[in-house]
Parts: sequence; C-alpha cells; structure tokens
Amino acid sequence: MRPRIRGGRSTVLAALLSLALAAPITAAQALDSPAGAAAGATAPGGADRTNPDRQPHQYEVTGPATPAARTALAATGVSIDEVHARSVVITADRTQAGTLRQLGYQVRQLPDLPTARPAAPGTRVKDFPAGYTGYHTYAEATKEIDTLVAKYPAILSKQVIGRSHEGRNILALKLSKNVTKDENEPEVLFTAHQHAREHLTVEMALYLLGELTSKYGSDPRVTKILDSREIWIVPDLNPDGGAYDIASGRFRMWRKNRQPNAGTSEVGTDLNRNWAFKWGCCDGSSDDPADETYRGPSAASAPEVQVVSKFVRSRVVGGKQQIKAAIDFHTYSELVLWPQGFTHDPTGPGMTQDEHDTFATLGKKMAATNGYTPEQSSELYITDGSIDDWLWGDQKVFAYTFEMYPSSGHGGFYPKDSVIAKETARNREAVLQLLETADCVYRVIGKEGQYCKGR
Ligand code: 3K0
Ligand code: CA
Ligand code: ZN
Repeated sequence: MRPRIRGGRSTVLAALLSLALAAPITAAQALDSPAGAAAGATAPGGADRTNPDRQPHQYEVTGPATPAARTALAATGVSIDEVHARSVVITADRTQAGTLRQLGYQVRQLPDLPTARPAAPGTRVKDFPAGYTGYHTYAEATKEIDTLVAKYPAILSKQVIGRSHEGRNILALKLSKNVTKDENEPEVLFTAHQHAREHLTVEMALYLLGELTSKYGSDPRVTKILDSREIWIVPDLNPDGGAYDIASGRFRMWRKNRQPNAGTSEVGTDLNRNWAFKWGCCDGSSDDPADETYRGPSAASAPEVQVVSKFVRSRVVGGKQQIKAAIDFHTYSELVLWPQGFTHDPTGPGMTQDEHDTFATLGKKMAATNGYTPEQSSELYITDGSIDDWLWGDQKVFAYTFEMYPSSGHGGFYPKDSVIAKETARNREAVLQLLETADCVYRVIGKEGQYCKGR
C-alpha cells in the first residue's frame, strides 16, 4: 500500500524519506444547493477546514526534476499544479507542508491567491467575486444552456444524465444536425470541471456550445462537423465542488467533490483518481481522505464518475463504442496530455506503437494550434484512475486532457474573467481538428486503410 504522510508513524516517514531521497536534488453558499446543503461551515462532512493549518495554499517545492521524483512527491497526496525543470508548485495545507519539510523537501509557501473579502458570517454568496463575475455559477450556466437549447432546438439538445452527490443535475448536451435522432455518425465527447477550482473549464464548455450553435449554417467547417458528427458536452462534472469553492466569498482552492467520507470529517474524492480502470494501481493517487488526490473508497465510488461512466457506456451501440475521441478540460499549465497516466511506458500493455503514434501525432498537431506543450500524461507524474486512462483502457476512446491557461504563475487556478474569451477561443482550432479527425483518428499516421476500412 502507498505510504501516507499523515499519522506520524515513523515507519511511514522512513518509507517516504527513502522515496524523497531517491529524488535527484531533495536533500534536504451556497448558491442553489438543491439538497439544502449549505456550503460553508455547516457543510455536510462537518468540520470544514476552519483550522488555519488545514487551509490549502500553494507551495513551491524545489528539487523534483524527473517524472519519478515528481511521482514520489505526488504519492504523499498533494496535488502538483505546475512542473518546472527543477521544481514544482503544489497545493497542500500547512500540516502537509510541514511533513514534506521533515522529509527533506525544500518547501516555500507562495502568496495566497487574489480573493475577494470574505463575506460576512451567515451571508449566502451567490456569485463569483469582483473581477470574476464573468465566470458562470452553476445556476448561471444552467440558464445559459437552457437559453441556447430553446434557441437552437434543431441542433442542440439537453439530457440530465444523473445527479451529483448534493443532487445537482449533471448534463450532457448533444450537438448535431437532426439532433433528436441517433444517427450513425462518429461521436466526440468534451468534459469539464472534474476539479472544483478549475472554473475556466466550464467557460470552455460554454464557449464550445455557443460557437458550435451560433456558427452552424454560416461557418462551413462548423456546419460540416455538425452535419457529420454527434458531439457530446458534459459542461460540469463537479457542480458541488464548484459551488463550494466560491460559496464563502473567498476561493477555497477546493479540488475534490463534496461527498463525505466514512469515519472522518474530511470531505471529498478526487474525481480524476476515481475512474474504474487501474484504480489505485500505481502510486498515482492517495488512500487518505484528507489528501487532495484521494481516490475514494472504491473504483467509481463518486456519483459524478458513475453518472458519466454510465453515460459513456450507453454510447456503445451494436457492440461498438460510438465515441471515438474526447477532451477533458482542466487548468492549468497549458498542456495537451494523452494516456497512459498509470505507467511511464509510452507503449506496452494497453497501448500499441501505432496507438501511441496516433495519440502523439494528433496531440502534437493540436498543441501546435494553441501553443500548449504536448506530452504523455505520466511525463508529469503518475496518475491512476484518471478519466483518460479509463476512456482509453476501458472504452478505446482517443482521450486527451487539456490543461488550460495559464502556463504558470501566481493565482494559476484563478485567472480574472478578462481572459475567458481569449483563452477559450484559443482552443477552437484544436477542437475543430479533433472533431474533423474523429471518423478515423488513425488517419493522422496515414493508417486509415489498415484501421478504418469497413467501419
Ligand atoms: O491525466 C492527467 O495527467 C491529469 C492531470 C491533472 C490531474 O488530475 O492530476 N492535473 S490537474 O489536477 O492539475 N488539473
Ligand atoms: Ca446527426
Ligand atoms: Zn484538474
């Protein structure tokens, strides 16, 4: 089992210290809460992190310079937010940072994020703070989606595919000509907002909805795509976490969902460690509910993951998965990532050379359009139970993760709303290319004849 950093057990510390030393340098409210669950001090799961030692901050950790060293650090359960040549930026609380220092890591707290003044106690905050009001709350996003569905009923339809832990609707929007019919067309999936604090990704999903509806019939590429593809957009995989992150009037730096954990007041599961493929296999997630990358008590234990897994499986028609390609949007670091995350090997079990070459070729092509850095996910650090590994390993979908703006820097999870238009439109070309390629992704390596004949 993976060692944990909390608990003060010397054997655990010794095990972790050896991992740390193996690294090269290390010497050293609620909105519209449907269940009436007020996010904040009285949130389900109790404690909330009112203890200053348990408030998340960002820290620079100097030393880790290789995927293996970063994986050793990530295995302590902190999230790695930025990767640099010889350092990383992590999210952790003071207790966790102290433990890392004990392990010999060089850890420096970064200034806290630009946040609004906290709301007066008892105030129910319903919107993003000043400078961020251009972001959509869950209620605003729902309203905007409903307006678009009413305006473009021939090409856009909305399904409620299930509910979050707190009971918010999880939506799948379908875009296609003859949208009410299930036509035999290649399908592409876009998902957003697994991680609560990554609000820009919801804006990305809304941008795509607006762009693909409003340009149909006038933009020839968009028109051709909607005429020949079925596009699914799940704009908000973690609505509870998103609401909780803004509900106090101060960004909480929240990552996980808001599902309580048995036997502890620590709340939440990291949805992107909870998917049912190689779940918890490889030191790429945490078994400690207090950690940022807690994988949950069992594979697909999070209702949000169950809902989207079931939806994806429902797209198997006549024994064939109709979804051919996917992008899951995250922030930040400006990366195009592809599987597999659970292993450093570019090929091997679950990934042939041709499959790898297809992923890498298309990944690099897309990255050339938005200026992101293309790489296999495990170049950063090992992850297990990620959506991409599940979509690929279980469903054979060419699934990418985009880490959006910014590339690095202060307040990375919380760029002001003034960047939304530019940073969402920045991915337009990459998204159109993925959609255009989806009928035969292997075309990018010139092997259409071998893999796509007689589909
Ligand atoms: O597949 C991946 O490598 C996912 C990367 C993602 C994660 O889940 O760790 N990075 S994030 O948490 O900073 N958005
Ligand atoms: Ca259609
Ligand atoms: Zn993320």
